[in-house]
Amino acid sequence: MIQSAAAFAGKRYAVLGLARTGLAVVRSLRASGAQVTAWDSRDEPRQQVLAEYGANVELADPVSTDLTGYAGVVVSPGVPLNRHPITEAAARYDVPLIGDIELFAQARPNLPDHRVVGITGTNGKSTTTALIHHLLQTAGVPSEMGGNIGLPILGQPPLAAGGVYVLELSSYQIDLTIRLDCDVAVLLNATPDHLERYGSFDAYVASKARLFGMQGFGHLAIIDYRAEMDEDILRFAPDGQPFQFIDAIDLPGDQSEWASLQGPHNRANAAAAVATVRWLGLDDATIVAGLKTFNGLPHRMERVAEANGVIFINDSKATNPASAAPALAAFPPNPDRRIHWILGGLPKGNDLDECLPFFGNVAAAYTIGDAGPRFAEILEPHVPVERSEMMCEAIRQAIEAAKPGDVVLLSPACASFDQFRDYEARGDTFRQIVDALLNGEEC
Ligand code: UMA
Ligand code: ADP
Repeated sequence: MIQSAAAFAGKRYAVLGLARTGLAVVRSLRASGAQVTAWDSRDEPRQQVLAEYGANVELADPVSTDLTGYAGVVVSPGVPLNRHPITEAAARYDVPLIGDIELFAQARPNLPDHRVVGITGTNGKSTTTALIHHLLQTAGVPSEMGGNIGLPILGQPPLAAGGVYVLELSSYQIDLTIRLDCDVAVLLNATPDHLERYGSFDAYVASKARLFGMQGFGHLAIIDYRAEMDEDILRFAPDGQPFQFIDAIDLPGDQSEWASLQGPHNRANAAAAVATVRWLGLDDATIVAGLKTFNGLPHRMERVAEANGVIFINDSKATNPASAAPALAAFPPNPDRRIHWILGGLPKGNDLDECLPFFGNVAAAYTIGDAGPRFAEILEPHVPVERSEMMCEAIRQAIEAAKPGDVVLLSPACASFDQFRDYEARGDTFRQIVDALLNGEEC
């Protein structure tokens, strides 16, 4: 784990939220010699902390705690700052509201010499983070990835001198960070998402733009052309900040040889990764070798089965229409390869506008979850629609309708929380039901 007695020993912190992030924070702070008051609205994680630390960690809700003298209130990214009383409580005691990335930033001066890459954007963060990590590893550069990709950075082993920390950063995490100076900061794209937290697209973009505002002079910004032109994404960055537009980055080698990086969206992800590792000193021959051996990540255009000439693809991570669109675009109009599209869940908006240009690639749609009725209405003038409601029914109907050469694609364009724990549980369920039905079992 990453810890720092020099930064934290003898100080007192409140930690709110005790899932992946919060537990890693408690462990790192305790190992660094800090005093910790921990809390979660659920009993189960509180019991876990009690079992691990007994009386060495106080269990108390920071909202009703006297926070005088606290060095920080460390909040998990999933705690909604816009409506949670912790925001007001921390302000009342003038205690900084921070997250695990800020603690990492504060621990940095005591870590062996290293560099940090931060990746944000609405879509493509995990793919680009994993790709940069893979390219560094292929080149023999020590690296660790962490952050929104599901690996709290404080839980990762510290790197030897010369290493690179590759951080996937959600806007929630950036909001809780005060001073992370990334040697390379990447903004892949910005389309409307998480508006329930931010209230407006402008506020959401401003949150991401702060990543550049925290960079030191001379550190590289890699940005989306449209976000810079339309949203002035570098507005907080130091004057004279070196930057590169993703669209203008020339790629070494041939994209058709990168099995897990197909489609125009992955061209953009690869371009951002290539520019990052070039800046960190990798040569093109090493980069080309790494691009060819990248395996991709589960739940992103993941081929889970092939039977009777039909391919089954799990793209459960497509949680908004802008990320489902490239999945539909990956199968251009072809009478011998048409898409049976399973979509729906907890909607992020009221339309499918980003997907509309690709409706011609769809043989039939199968709608599930809360968004099902609305999506069915939008799709019915364009393609045959089954109002399947449940995943099992949708897959059964798609298998029945698919002809050899077709693709059954789960790319929901929605969050998963109406029917599943998270997008991973939704993708796992898709895989299990496909397996069961192909083996003649019920689901
Ligand atoms: N909790 C409270 N009070 C509240 C709200 C939550 O006590 O008012 C508690 C919950 O009971 C729970 C904990 O807080 O025990 C949950 O915190 P969390 O949601 O931050 O969960 P973590 O497991 O720590 O996961 C977080 C990120 N989650 C979110 O941003 C919602 C993970 O990103 C991230 O991988 C992980 O930290 C490690 O860094 C997930 C995510 O969905 C993948 N991210 C969003 C996205 O990608 O769109 C931003
Ligand atoms: P994130 O971590 O930002 O959610 P992922 O790399 O996990 O991004 O990809 C999530 C989904 O978004 C994938 O299902 C993929 O189809 C789509 N996607 C990936 N990269 C991009 C991109 N650059 N632009 C638009 N959509 C993308």
